[in-house]
Amino acid sequence: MSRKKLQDKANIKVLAAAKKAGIDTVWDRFEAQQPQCGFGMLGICCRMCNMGPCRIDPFGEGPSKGACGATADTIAARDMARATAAGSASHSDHARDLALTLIALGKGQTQGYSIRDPIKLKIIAGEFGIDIKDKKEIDIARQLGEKVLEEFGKQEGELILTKRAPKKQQDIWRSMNITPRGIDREVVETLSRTHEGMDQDYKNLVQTTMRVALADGWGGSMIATELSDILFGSPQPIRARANLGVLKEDEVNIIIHGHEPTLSDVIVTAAQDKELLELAKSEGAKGINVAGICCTANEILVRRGLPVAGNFLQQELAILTGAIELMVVDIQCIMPGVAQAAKHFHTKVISTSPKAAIPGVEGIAFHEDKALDTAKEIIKLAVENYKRRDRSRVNIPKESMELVAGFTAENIFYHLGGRFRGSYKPLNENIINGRIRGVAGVVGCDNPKMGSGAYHVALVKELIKNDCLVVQTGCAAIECGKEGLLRPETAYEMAGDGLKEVCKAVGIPPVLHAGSCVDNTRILIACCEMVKEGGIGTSLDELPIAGAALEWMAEKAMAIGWYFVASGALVVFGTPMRVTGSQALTDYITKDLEQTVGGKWAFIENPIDAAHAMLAHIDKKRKALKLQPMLNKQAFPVGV
Ligand code: SF4
Ligand code: MSK
Repeated sequence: MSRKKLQDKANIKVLAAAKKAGIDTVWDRFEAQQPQCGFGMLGICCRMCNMGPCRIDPFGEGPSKGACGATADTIAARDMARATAAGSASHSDHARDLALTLIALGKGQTQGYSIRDPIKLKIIAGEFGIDIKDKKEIDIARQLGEKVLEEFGKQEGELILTKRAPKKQQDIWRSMNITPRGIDREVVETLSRTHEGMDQDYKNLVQTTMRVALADGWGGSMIATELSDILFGSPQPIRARANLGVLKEDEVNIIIHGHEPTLSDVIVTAAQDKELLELAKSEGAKGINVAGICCTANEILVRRGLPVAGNFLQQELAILTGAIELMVVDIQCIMPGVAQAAKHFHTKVISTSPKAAIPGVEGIAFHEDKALDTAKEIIKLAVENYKRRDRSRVNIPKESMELVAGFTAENIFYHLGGRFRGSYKPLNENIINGRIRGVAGVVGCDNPKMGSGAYHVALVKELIKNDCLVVQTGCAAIECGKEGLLRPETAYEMAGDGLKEVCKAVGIPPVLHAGSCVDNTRILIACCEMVKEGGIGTSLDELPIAGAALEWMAEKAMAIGWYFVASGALVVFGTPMRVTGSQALTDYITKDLEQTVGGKWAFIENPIDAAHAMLAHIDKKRKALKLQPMLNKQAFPVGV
């Protein structure tokens, strides 16, 4: 599988210069990996013990079992379960750190933090059974942090936030024994069950996969979103710009990259410090420009309108513009290639998490009690590095696009209700009357194996053309932002007539940016609100919805996909998870599972085909609900 042609002009320009200078990037290294290992892609290579590695011959001519007797079904299912557990662990560990920050804030041991959404603090504290009467916010914060931490170590019972799901989902999960008990317990049990000589039944392994994923969706990730809102403020729709063109020729450019808002939020604050701005001026810069990459970008974009320099595949390219003084990274999605690219330029890379050390990169450990001081120290390093920039090598593409981001389950509620009616009613009514076909989540990473971002754009265009409201998160949202799809005008330019009419009446874009990867849980909550509003089903699996992460890359995407499937949704990946070496497992998760959990997987690379599969699924749900025919008769597949 070789890489597809790039479409983003900014990327093309920077890559051309990199090629000339002999600097490799993710696309070159991906190309050098071709052909990639077929056994690995099919999920039939096992390294679970030292009798192996073993592999199964997919053509039936060589071994059909590993040394221990494991079949393709066992091997592929174990690998899938482990990867999902890793994804779930990543999101959940991020949530754990936020809980620890909340406790530290409650104890007065932080610098630069406050409770920015006290209303949400009280709502969530109530959900966790905390008596908030006559209590100071700071004490509620500490108690909530401690209560949330219990969710990680719980051994029995059910995760508290699973109660947010419709009753039918909760009943299904209980009947299948997939209701998550404690977040850490589910991760540990999945690792234990996938040890050699343990769980060998692929269906049983799918069960643990779903439970560990649900521990993410209705546990770790959901907690991360809620605590981030409390600490850093609940997003509101906000205008910003995205793509490498947000970098400035005449300012100190700092990139924040990774996932946690904990550090990046204080960096943005510290960049406004008068002394540091003066220092920048004395170094000959007009100012300090902070821009984001990946989900850290999304976290700060939706709350503070931070410019976005790019998504996952653009992390090296930002450095290759020659205009970055400093890139500060925390956790997840930081390619080793970043440090390698930085060696060719004056760019300093600073890693701040002891959990993510990078060879050759300076580490400045970040602690909440000195957050602002640390942020200032990092910015000072950037400012002092400005004079080392080689102006003859600066190559900032001009491309950047305006966008609107920051839609949440709570504020979509408000916007869709229009100015005077804060309710999901207009959304449900417009789905019922056939103006809006349904809602699609288009999320996840960008991947050189697929469209390098372009698949998201093609998919979203096809969905909105056919009257599907699209909700996005992660790097997919950044990609569509760069292509102009997150502007309200997109409704007039590209949406089907029905969706256009609704967007016009309510004043929203047809594509809503809801935040970072952990914020996929905002989509779960919005779906729960749609069920509560009534008229379009009594459970999540009955809703006319579908999801896609065509360019998925991280194990986190598997956890996300699995918690949506286990919650009743169709989820489309562009390339399959590593399961197709087992026909039985593939059939089970792409067909049979729908009978029990209501959701299922599909693997479709072509974005237009993927859109049509999602639309057909949505139409199937519309038909089951006996909703009115679509008003837009031109839409796919006409008149359902
Ligand atoms: Fe081979 Fe079985 Fe060991 Fe896997 S667990 S490496 S299939 S012997
Ligand atoms: S950052 S997980 S590349 S979306 Fe969340 Fe982007 Fe995927 Fe990382």
